[in-house]
Amino acid sequence: MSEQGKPTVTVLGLGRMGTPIAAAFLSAGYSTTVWNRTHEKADALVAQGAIRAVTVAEAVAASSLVIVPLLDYNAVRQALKPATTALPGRVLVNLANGAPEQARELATWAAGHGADYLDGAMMALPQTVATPEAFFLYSGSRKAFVTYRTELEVMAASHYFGVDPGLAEIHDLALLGTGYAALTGFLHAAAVLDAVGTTPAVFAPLAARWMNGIAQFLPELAREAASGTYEGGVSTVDLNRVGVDNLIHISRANGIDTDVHEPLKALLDRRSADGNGKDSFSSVFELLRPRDAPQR
Ligand code: FVH
Repeated sequence: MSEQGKPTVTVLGLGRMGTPIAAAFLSAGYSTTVWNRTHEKADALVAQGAIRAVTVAEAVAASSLVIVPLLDYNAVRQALKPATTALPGRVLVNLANGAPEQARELATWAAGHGADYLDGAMMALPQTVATPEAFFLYSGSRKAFVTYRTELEVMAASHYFGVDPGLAEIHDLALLGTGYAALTGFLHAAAVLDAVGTTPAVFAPLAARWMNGIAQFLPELAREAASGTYEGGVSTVDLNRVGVDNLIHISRANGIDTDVHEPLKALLDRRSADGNGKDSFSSVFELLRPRDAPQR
């Protein structure tokens, strides 16, 4: 505990995400110990009042709460290896991106060294850390989440999914997948328009407006996908097949790669060939579910 009654906090890793995270704890009045493999990256934070740890073991020993925004799980394992004797009694919050099984393995490893483990995923950009735009996902030790909720909220709004440490990562990957599809769609469209003289900068606000509108469509898609009932939707498979065909046509006509939309066209074609062309667009969900999913 620091003098103000707040727990002390350690941040291991001062990359693009770790640096604003450590700065947020400093701004919120926490005694913050920092460590980074490349030591110079700590200089600016130390000038702002952070405590520099020379070794990772020293950094882990300094605080009950150890936040780990490193590159990936291999980096986390490598970094923590020389610090195992300092781990007992610590809460490790691993924020690196990874697969669910990596989170479960790391939780077991941490428990074997006497540390409580919370897996986290950062739905944020470096510049949105500690702003209302950011939200972080957590799973693993419920006790750790409840005990340190106030501290976790310093970085971003917190969502807890349950004790299985893999749950935060699978939700993270699902959200990343949603974003990647949308952003790749934007980049493809920007290439099409650039070819006809509308620059990406001019196109961006229009695309943002459209994306906001599309976001309002998600609850309807979710309702249909959850119920398996796709009749009566306003946007059918056949209607969207025409749209996607046209998009592929203008891409080819302008020398633009069609790789982004060919997979979607294939899915829509399959739905239509199966006699489901009048179903809602959301019925593509039926092709994406595991083949052994229960029939509905
Ligand atoms: N940047 C982003 O836009 C996204 C936003 C959403 C979340 N992701 C994930 O956040 C994790 C950290 O990403 P980052 O952007 O902070 O990454 P870097 O700026 O490249 O910093 C990486 C830090 O990891 C250290 N590091 C790498 N390998 C090792 C190792 N073997 N041992 C110890 N430390 C290691 C690196 O140290 P150094 O290169 O400065 O010495 C940085 O501190 C990540 O999972 C994203 O997917 C980011």
